[in-house]
Amino acid sequence: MSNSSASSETFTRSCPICEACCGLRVEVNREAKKVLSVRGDEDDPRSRGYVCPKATAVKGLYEDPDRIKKPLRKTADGWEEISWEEAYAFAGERLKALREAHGKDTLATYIGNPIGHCASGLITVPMYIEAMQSERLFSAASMDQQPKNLTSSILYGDMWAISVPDIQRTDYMLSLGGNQLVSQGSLMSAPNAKKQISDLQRRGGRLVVMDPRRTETAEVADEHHFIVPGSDAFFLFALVNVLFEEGLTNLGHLAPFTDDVDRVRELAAPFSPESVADVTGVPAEVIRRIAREFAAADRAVCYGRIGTCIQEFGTLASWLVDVVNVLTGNLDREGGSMFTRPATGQSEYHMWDGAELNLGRWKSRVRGLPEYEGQLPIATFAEELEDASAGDDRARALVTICGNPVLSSPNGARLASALDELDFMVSIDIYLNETTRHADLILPTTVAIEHSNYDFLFSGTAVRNFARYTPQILEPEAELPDLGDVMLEVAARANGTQGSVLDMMLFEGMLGALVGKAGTPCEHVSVDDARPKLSTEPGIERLLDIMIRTGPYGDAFDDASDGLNLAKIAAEGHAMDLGPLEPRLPGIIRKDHGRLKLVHEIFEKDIERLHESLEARRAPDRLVLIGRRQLQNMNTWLHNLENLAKGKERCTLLVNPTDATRLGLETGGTAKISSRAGSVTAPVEVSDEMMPGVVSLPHGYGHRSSDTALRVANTKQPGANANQLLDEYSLDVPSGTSIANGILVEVAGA
Ligand SMILES: Nc1nc2c(c(=O)[nH]1)N[C@H]1C(S)=C(S)[C@@H](COP(=O)(O)OP(=O)(O)OC[C@H]3O[C@@H](n4cnc5c(=O)[nH]c(N)nc54)[C@H](O)[C@@H]3O)O[C@H]1N2
Ligand SMILES: Nc1nc2c(c(=O)[nH]1)N[C@H]1C(S)=C(S)[C@@H](COP(=O)(O)OP(=O)(O)OC[C@H]3O[C@@H](n4cnc5c(=O)[nH]c(N)nc54)[C@H](O)[C@@H]3O)O[C@H]1N2
Ligand code: SF4
Ligand SMILES: [Mo]
Repeated sequence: MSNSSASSETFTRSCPICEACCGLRVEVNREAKKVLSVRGDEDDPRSRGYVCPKATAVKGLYEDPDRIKKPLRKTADGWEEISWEEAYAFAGERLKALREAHGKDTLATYIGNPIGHCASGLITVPMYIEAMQSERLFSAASMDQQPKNLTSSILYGDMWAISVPDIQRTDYMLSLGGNQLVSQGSLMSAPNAKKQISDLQRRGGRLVVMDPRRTETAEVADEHHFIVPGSDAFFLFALVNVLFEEGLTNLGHLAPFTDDVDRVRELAAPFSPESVADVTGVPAEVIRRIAREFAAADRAVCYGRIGTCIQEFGTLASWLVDVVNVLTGNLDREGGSMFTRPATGQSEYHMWDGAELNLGRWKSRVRGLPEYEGQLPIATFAEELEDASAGDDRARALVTICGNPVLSSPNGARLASALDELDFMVSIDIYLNETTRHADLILPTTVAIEHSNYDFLFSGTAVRNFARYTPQILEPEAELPDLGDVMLEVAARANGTQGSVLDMMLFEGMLGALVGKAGTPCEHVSVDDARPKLSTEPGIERLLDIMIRTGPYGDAFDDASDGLNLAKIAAEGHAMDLGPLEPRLPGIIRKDHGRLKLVHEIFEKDIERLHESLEARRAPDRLVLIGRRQLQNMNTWLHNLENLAKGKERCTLLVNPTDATRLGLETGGTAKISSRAGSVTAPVEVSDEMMPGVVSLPHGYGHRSSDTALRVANTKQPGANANQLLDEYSLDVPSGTSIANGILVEVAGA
């Protein structure tokens, strides 16, 4: 949507930086290829004009003089710009040759977070993986939501069947390990978290926050309780214990298809509030009261996010969040925890043919850790590349796709030297940063304003159903391709073919899979009827159109229908509201004949580990580290934008006053933080927002390499790499997720 005056035109689009997907109004001069301003779009039904400071990154990234726009090849004399054809030929030759010499698993891939915000990248992933054929796939997932994916795989047979808080209709929200005011909500896309919370409170509802730090969200909550990092499973088990002990369970509409309730009661029996008060730091009477109030609320929702995932018992905590919702009848109920229904159909039952638990079909070579949904834990990344650990069987080539694992994953120093052992590394990225500096070849891609987009992933986790297409606003520099195009071309060349061939396979494959499929509205449509109604242009638009037309709100290729297609969504110019969340159970359970089996041996086994951890948790003077997100950051990569990097140093260690006194630290001083994995230094900020015994250092910093091209980040916000403190051997065992929150540290003045 555009309106113009003189040389300026205004377009609306969705913000691609975080999960909220706020609506933006972007004013540009197309002729001069300049972004004049970026503001909130008041007409967007979701965000209503709200934006956070990171929205300006849409302009900042486009203009950043450090952004890479041409393929770069590493030479003895530094980086050299080469043509796209040379670059693809080089990548293809090297990948192909290494695979031929050392087998398919010698090609490793790492996929990072920004792909989640880019439809062309996301839609291309399955084809890319198929073409690469390697068992060595890594991503940020095992440093993020993987425990939740695993519990959803087990409970519902779909790793993405993750219910989200119906925050707009609930009366009581119990939030563990999320800081919505800063992150804008994760696995709960809901712009303007502050307003979502104040609306809840205005309706008479309550927000209760469990967090080892009195966060920005805790400040506006009705109640905040410190909780010892990594102890959420104890706390949640204690809630379950009280629900049973006091007769407060009421499964309601879930009862007819839910099993194992008695087993849950047995498993929760040892965890009375009194028995977990010391290890959780939450007084028994508070736990009891929360259980009673949660059960008494008309509509309540328990929600857990990153603090409950990248911790010692991420899987159990993620599972128990669902258990609490089930036992109180709040799963899949208005005002409870509900399943979003995106227009692109990825959450429709018919999309999927089976529901096996894809876990352990192969193992990592060095440590023998199981794959999950085709990925190996990020904790095994470095060792799978090293000669010293994997020997001849190591991965010799690596493709990184918008990720910066040297800063984002555990023991970045080890990973950095492992990257230097590779025979070939190609990075699909827009910056020469701590990870991509190890590459032999960097392939840049368009940034948001230069490509069209669709909120594919996050319309699947929104607190109200929506659909949104974003058009391209400015033409990119000559030949600069979109992320999906580069991924396809690299994968194609590794197989001696062309990206256009894979694009056609993707299109034909999707047509064949979705059109005419039994049990869908497209059951009686033939591929030949559908084809003429679709664009002949390669790229994501026609793929999205197939998904939408065959999806739950689709027109099923019937021109007379008032159902959706991509053109209708695009014509909306803003997010298209598709209404409040609606109940979807038991329909979306893809296993156990639609029965919700609450208990699985994976959970039972891990409960033993939970019991065993008690003793260590009771050790006196335990000091543990947690992370911290900040409004102006996005993981490792927005520090190079002047307006987001300005201001005082942000990578500080927060320490509670009692600990500071004990450790001899004061605000403005420097602390040395050491763990089993390594040590870093950071400026100290003494603050009672920290729970005693817990210190906090944000992740994503550590911009200290002289051979990167991050002029602003390296000077304005270099910070320390918190992940140098994380070791690659501490895991949430069932999901293989790395532990970032609650690791033991020692802190001393430096
Ligand atoms: N200690 C600790 N560590 C953590 C976390 C934590 O809470 N604590 N959180 C974890 C989580 S949740 C996540 S998601 C991971 C993130 O881990 P990563 O995904 O590895 O890290 P990012 O900083 O998101 O990496 C972004 C990369 O993508 C590039 N990029 C950005 N935009 C584009 C684009 O449009 N195109 C291309 N081609 N490249 C682009 C950037 O230059 C950068 O290299 O970090 C994890 N690490
Ligand atoms: N501004 C900004 N927004 C972001 C990002 C960013 O880097 N910056 N990253 C995006 C990404 S990739 C993600 S995954 C999401 C994450 O979204 P959130 O999960 O909402 O993000 P965090 O702010 O890391 O919140 C985690 C909270 O868990 C707390 N915590 C730590 N350990 C524990 C524990 O053991 N138990 C409990 N109960 N709490 C604990 C921390 O103190 C913190 O307040 O945010 C996204 N949004
Ligand atoms: S909250 Fe997220 S989506 Fe909204 S403007 Fe900020 S970064 Fe963009
Ligand atoms: Mo994340």
